[in-house]
Amino acid sequence: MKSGSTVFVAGHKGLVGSAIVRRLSKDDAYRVITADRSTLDLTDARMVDSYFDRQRPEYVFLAAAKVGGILANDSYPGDFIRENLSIQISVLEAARRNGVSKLLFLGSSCIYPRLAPQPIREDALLTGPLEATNEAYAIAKIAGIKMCQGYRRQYGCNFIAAMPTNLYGPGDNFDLHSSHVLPALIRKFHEAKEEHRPTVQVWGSGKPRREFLHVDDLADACVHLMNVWDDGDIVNVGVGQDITIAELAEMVQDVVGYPGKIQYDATKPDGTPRKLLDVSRMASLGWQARIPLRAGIESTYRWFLSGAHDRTSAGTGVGAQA
Ligand code: GFB
Repeated sequence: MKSGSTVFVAGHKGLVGSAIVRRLSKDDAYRVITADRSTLDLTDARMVDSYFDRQRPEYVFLAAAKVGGILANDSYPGDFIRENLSIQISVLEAARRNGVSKLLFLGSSCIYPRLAPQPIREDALLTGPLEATNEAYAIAKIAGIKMCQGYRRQYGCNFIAAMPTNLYGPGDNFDLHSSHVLPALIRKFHEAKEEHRPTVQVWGSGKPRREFLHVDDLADACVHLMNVWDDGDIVNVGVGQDITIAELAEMVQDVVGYPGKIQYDATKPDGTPRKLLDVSRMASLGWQARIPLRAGIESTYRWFLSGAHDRTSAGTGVGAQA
């Protein structure tokens, strides 16, 4: 990205967008622009086009999305597919029409087949059936990838796409109905400790394996890709290691200092058994994750304790990508 250029971060109030803004602000080299939901509805193609026409961004990070954990995805598939497709069509088309130099689209590791060989390589895309609990979200994200690739081939747009693994960090959504597992566990163990409750419920069997990437690492990876990657092939962004949900629960319990017991709630879904990303493409581009999981959980817990989560709008709304 050229120094002094105008960079639009779509979804700047969400987990990913806010981390990208933090990362870009460190360099002090860019004119970073953002727009609140009250002034710019990203699902409204005309509004978005006129915003691009007025602001003339040269680089765009598309971090706006409707996101949520396993239960939210499973309960509201219609909202997840509609809102994500609408945002993607509005922003990608506005970027094309207004001659944006480069755009980075954020996908998700759930785009890969449910039973893809592990660790999952980028070429596993569209080789098998998807995980049912997040199929609608995954289809929307796959459509976004195909739109970036199609616009590159047909119109010569320099649109690239990164596929992050499960994310966490400051700016996360801690609402127990719509959040992902890591913030949910922080909240559950914290509240159980405060209220001296004897047990904490962890959904599913505890056996699924997940990989967790701190969002500040992801933001750094996105800026790196903006600077070095000019290809239509998607790029995985992860840490290269995963753990079981049971191991995660014990780690969070330890960080929070909760003395009680864990109970597994078999009425809740496990989701995909494993989704560990193959990160060799990213490594070959000279990037790797730096924040160890335990240190990341500790700092996220401190952020939660500061009460900042009550003041952010991260969640299942448009504008928060995780
Ligand atoms: O993070 P999570 O909601 O999403 O759940 P996915 C991961 C695992 O943690 C599942 C278990 O096996 C859950 O059953 N889990 C245990 C919990 N306790 C809890 C809890 O209190 N809350 C939650 N939320 N989970 C999502 C997709 O899948 O991952 C999205 O639905 C997206 O589309 C996202 O791709 C990254 O990893 O299963």
